[in-house]
Amino acid sequence: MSALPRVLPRLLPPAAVALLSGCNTVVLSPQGDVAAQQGQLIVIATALMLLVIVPVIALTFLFAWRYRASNRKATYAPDWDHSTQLELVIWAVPLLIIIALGAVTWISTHLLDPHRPLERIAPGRPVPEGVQPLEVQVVSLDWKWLFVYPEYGVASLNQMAAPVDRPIRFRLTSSTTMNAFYVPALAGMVYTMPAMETTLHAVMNAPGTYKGFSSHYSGEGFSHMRFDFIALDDAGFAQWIETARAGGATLDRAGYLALEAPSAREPARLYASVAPDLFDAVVNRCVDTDRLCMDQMMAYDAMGGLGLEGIDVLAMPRRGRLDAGPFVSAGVCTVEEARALVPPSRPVIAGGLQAP
Ligand SMILES: [Cu+2]
Repeated sequence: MSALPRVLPRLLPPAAVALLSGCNTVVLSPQGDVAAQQGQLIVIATALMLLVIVPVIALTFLFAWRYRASNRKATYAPDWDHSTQLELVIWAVPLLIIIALGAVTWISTHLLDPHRPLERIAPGRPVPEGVQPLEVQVVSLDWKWLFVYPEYGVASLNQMAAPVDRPIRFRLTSSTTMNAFYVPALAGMVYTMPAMETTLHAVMNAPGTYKGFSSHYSGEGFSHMRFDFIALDDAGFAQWIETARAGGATLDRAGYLALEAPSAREPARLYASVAPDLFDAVVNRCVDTDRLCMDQMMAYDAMGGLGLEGIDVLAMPRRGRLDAGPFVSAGVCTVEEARALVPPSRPVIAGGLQAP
């Protein structure tokens, strides 16, 4: 007899430790209220489905054992083919489960819609009167995460902080390829896409440092696209903002364009100031002021283009130079504004596209 069957039981405990230590149950016991509700949904849905799966598997083994060929005491009924009671059970139980699953899914899909502002910060704790969500603008770059805090005028790379129990409103986009923003302890993952903006509302209920990462493959440096989500009390968060301000680093448009170049394993860093409207420029793909912003392009398109006169509006004498200001001769965000431009004889002013 081989030694393997005897050794196997002794190998099992260390194997279990090795396998289970990788099992972090953060998804089922997270510190953020939104993730907690999503975790409960997973448990409820799984339990509802197990109501069918467990009896079916148990009965399969029971039937195989009880009606084996050698068991002469079991009823032998080869011509049996119908039972109304059985049919009722077989149809009614799954139907009830699907109705329950459908109701639970419908309600929670709307309650946990990432676009929906939070109504509570924890079970039985509604958002306090007058508390505004903290806005955090997230940009996924190749291969790092940029966080902008418009309320404080600071930004951070590969690290974000947030006060405990204050709702956070994320606005997310991507510089190039698609990524998925995921802090398992906070909320479910949300995609970031270039030229598009997605939203996520969430709240963290306990201080600590949590893992955040991209859960969607995005290229070579993807596996190092990680950041710390630091949840702090109000004083700690104010301190974090002060630390960022004291650092003195600035993130202007040129700095952002340099940051956009692919790189991996970037150390976390803080910025004391950020170019105004940087996030909107990223979404509209015009951080480089030599490029036409997408919202402006759409405004032109909406009125069927500017015709021959429009060529002057779109003239680009300064390609490649950031300090030369926008090449679009005015802020054009609406059809009326675009119409007013023809003939384009107005002075050059930077509207939605502020020159650095
Ligand atoms: Cu996908």
